[in-house]
Amino acid sequence: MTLHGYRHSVYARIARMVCAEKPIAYGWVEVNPFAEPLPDGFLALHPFRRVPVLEHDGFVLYETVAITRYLDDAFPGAALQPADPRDRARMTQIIAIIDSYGYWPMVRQVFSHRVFRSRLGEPVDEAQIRTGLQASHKVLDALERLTGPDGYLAGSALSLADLHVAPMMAYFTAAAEGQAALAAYPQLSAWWEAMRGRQSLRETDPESFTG
Ligand SMILES: N[C@@H](CCC(=O)N[C@@H](CS)C(=O)NCC(=O)O)C(=O)O
Repeated sequence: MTLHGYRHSVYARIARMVCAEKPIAYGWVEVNPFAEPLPDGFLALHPFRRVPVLEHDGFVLYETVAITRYLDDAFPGAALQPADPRDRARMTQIIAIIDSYGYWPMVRQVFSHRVFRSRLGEPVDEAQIRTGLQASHKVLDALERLTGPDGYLAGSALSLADLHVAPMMAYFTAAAEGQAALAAYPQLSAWWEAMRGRQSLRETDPESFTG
């Protein structure tokens, strides 16, 4: 099994976390989707020019939620999708919330501008950070209400929902404003405290990941 991804990508990290939790061994092809030119043939793998892409014995798959479900369904190891229909629906709902409403403000506005761009010496747009933070509160509030009594986002055990949100929360809280925003949500803060201690999160840290 091979993953094509960019080491700084939250979406590629979600797939890498699932591999770490199952566990599944994989090969890695580094592709920076923001750089020109893309590697030859990459658009045939992903016409929307994003990462990650999975290749498994000739089967090519893009879209992270499809990849993580495939990894969970097709490989042995820890089961990462709840059996109960309501918990499973909750898992799907949380993944949809973070993809639809969380990724852009939390990662591309707050993290990218406050942390990534300043690290690269690129211009930081404070207005992007402000609007990103504003939009993030609604997402944090929704996740706070949905966090289960056992400290997981869906059901009573680790699921694809936790693994989908964690890399985005890691980036969001790398910005001081993100960390301060999360502190207002006690259930979600406790969830994040537990998640950030997991081996799968630590071993997929973009800063130390070499592929
Ligand atoms: N819907 C896609 C989103 C993947 C995505 O946006 N990946 C980012 C990196 S974290 C990317 O490739 N961005 C390139 C771009 O926006 O041009 C998925 O779930 O896999």
